[in-house]
Amino acid sequence: MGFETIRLEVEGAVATLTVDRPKALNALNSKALEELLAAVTQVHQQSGVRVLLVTGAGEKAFVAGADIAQMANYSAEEALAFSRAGHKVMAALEALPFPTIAAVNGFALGGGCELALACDLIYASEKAKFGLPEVTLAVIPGFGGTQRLARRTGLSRAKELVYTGEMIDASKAKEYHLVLEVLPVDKLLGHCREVAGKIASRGPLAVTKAKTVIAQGWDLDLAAGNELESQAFGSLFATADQKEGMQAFLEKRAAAFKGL
Ligand code: DAK
Repeated sequence: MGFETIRLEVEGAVATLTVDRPKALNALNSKALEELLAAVTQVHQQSGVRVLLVTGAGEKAFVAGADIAQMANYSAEEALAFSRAGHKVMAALEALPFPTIAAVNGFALGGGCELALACDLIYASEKAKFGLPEVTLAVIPGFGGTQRLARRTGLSRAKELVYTGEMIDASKAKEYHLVLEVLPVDKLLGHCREVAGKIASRGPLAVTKAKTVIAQGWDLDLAAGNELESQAFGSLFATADQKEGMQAFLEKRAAAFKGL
């Protein structure tokens, strides 16, 4: 499928989604949201993809936010529809049956920070900057930032970042548990691809179950979450990959998983 505002490349088991509007620092307009949703839906349906990387084109930005030029004259109804379109993209990313990795190569502000937050793992380059500056525009985050940031940083930091609209650099983002690792600019994508390759080499059904149980368990009490884990653990013993994985261990050889 041809896209105008994004690029989607699939190499082996790893798909890479690049937001590609560098002249607007990859800001998300309606077209970009529409295309992001289409691309995420496409990789969801594509067999063989086991990890999705999300990044931004150019040297400066991951995604500098929702497109302010487009939003500036929105009515309340139009803004609500735009917010819902953004939420749909983030929910589709979270619903992918395999892990997603944000490779944050520059500004990740507003909708861009929210896009990263909707990914499972976030790695950043030394040049990355994070923030939810919406209050500086007299609005609030509209693509899930008020909800997802606190789940990474804890409530106090999330409140601080949302109320002040201040930007933080990558090392502070790591200190706040928003980012896992900070890499030199030229090492970021390589590192993310290495992590993606590792994940892709593991039992795919197990990775999917792990993602599901972690996500669903987050909203449950501990006992209910543990029960979810037991059910998933049990169900994996009905798969050929479990037999292969354990047999390979006992035979001291590499496992060949088939996703069955
Ligand atoms: N939207 C549109 N264009 C943007 C943009 C953005 N978010 N960010 C940058 N650009 C454009 C600039 O206008 C400029 O375009 P030209 O003038 O060259 O045509 C070009 O990208 C380069 O930007 P700068 O010249 O400003 O570059 P600098 O290096 O000087 O500054 C910057 C980089 C990232 C610090 C600066 O561009 C900046 O502050 N950008 C805005 C960042 C921001 O505020 N992001 C949050 C956007 S608000 C909601 C729904 C959605 C949302 C909220 C509520 N509801 C329905 C409730 C979402 C909100 C957001 O994401």
